[in-house]
Amino acid sequence: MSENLDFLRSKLDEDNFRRLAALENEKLNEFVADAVRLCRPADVFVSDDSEEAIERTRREALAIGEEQPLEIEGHTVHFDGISDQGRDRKATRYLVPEGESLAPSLNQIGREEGLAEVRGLLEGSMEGRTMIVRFMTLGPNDSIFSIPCVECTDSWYVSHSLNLLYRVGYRDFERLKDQAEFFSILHSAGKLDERMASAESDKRRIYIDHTRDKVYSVNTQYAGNTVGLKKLALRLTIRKADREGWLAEHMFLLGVKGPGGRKSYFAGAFPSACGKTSTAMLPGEKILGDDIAYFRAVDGRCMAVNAEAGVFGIIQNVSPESDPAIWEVLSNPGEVIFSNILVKDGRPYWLGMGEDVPESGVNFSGEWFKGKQDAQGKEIPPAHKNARYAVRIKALANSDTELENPEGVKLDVIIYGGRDYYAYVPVQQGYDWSHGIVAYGAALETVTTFATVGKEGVPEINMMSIQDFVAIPLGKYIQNDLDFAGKLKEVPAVFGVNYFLRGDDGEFLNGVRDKHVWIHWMERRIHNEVGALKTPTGLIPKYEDLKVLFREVLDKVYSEEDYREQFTIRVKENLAKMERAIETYRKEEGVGEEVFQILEAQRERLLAARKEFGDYITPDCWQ
Ligand code: SPV
Ligand code: MN
Repeated sequence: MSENLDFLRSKLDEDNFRRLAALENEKLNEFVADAVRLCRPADVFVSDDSEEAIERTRREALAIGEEQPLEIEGHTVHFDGISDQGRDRKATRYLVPEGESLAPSLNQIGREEGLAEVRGLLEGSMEGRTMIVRFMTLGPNDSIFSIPCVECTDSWYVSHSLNLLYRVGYRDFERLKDQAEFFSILHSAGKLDERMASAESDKRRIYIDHTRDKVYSVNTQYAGNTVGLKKLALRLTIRKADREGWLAEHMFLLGVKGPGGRKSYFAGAFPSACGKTSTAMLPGEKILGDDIAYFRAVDGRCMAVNAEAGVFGIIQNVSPESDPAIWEVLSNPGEVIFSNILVKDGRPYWLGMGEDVPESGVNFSGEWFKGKQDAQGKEIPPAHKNARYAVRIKALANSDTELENPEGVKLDVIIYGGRDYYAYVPVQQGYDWSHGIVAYGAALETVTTFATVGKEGVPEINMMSIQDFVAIPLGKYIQNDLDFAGKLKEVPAVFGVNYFLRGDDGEFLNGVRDKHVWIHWMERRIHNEVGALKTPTGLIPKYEDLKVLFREVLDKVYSEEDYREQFTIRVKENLAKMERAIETYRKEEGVGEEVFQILEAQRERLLAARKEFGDYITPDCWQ
């Protein structure tokens, strides 16, 4: 028996040892033994995904106080610490071995130095607590897309979130034995305060040991920093996909229903808090995923799966009108974890729910009352803007039937959208794959939001909305997407959307439900049922088609005046956008010439159009 196994036998009770040893995977034993040696938990629970094991996680999260029950059966609430309310870009770093280099825009630290730091923080961090060992799978089980993962954590809330958001994977490890090429995640919430929240978030570290397919996370509980299969594993997946010739994307997957009962699959990339989840949940359509998608070329077709099986969604502005599908789940019995909302008499409240929020209750700051201030004298809102819910996709009445299909679904459309107040029109189609990928994906611009810790409202390029997670040079990432079309016989159409265009008065030009019309315009477009006008930035809809669709989809009158304002090409703003994108990519290493050619060509088209029509070009000019 190996030294690791010997050690584990001395630390684990008989049942837990048996469950781990049955997987006959020495690399796995090494990972778990190292975690036990380093974090020194009081005991270890190895989950084999049995009903009893799944139930234990639910029970312990409540018993230990990481979650509290709410009035509706199956609903619980979890609070993260007051300064642990989002992904932390600064504290998230790649561990770079000597002699290796990563893209300059990625936050990094020397591997030796970083390991010493994060392992120092993890030392003894689980004393007196249970270490939970979870086996999970990214992508559907038993599929060419599946990636086995193991997470060791001392948080029952994290373990509970895994239950809701991913597929269990003990059986996959059992089948694969030492052939399992897995990702590993070691997480400790660190010291806890009396509310069971991480007490030392100033010492929060999320370090990605990408050369070992491993992630360390400590002194944090916020799910985006701790539920390792989400954004931590995504960084590892992007590298794996790069090595193996497929794509890992920060995208939703949606089945859109068209005339005659046909269904087309859309994938969409939006930065956090830019309408991605609400697009994925549009009423009447079929949700397949809301955050992470994998694409593979199979027999010349682009096949896509959801890496996840649940939704960790932003709850702000979820109301019965804006998001009826999720509202239904959030107001009926079933398994839901709310986080960082306001609780009063067992009921959850959040910002923008379309109901008055009470003036007191319990929130992420503890007992809360209207006017309460934080240590800096800033008023604490009733619920955090980044308050969330975690649910299984299957809980949604409109979940797609193909979620667990190991082959995935054939993708027809890719959409990119950012929070762009000034430039791009609400919807436009790329001339072809490369134009769409570069002009809408690589040039995707947005302002920072509350989903990451730090200042809000700062405009920045967020390449394909995946910039926070890329672990390869940005130029390589774009090139992989560009090259992918070469493996396909049927290439998906690429569109750009912008839900956030503002008028001169600073007000948004579109209502929150208008996106549903854009989706149907795209669906008709790929079936050649609507035309388009060619502009310097892409192919835009014709008024008469939108008028019909607004009536059909939203039962709304769409005025020609609104159309003209929304679909005016703003040359000045668009030129500035292209220039910012070009400047950004000039600073990166290894960005292909094709990227610059496409951006420059768009600039040239805009300049030529300005000569002919001026700075603001209404759609009638393109007839
Ligand atoms: C996002 O911020 O993009 C999310 C939530 O999907 S998380 O990454 O988990 O913070
Ligand atoms: Mn996301």
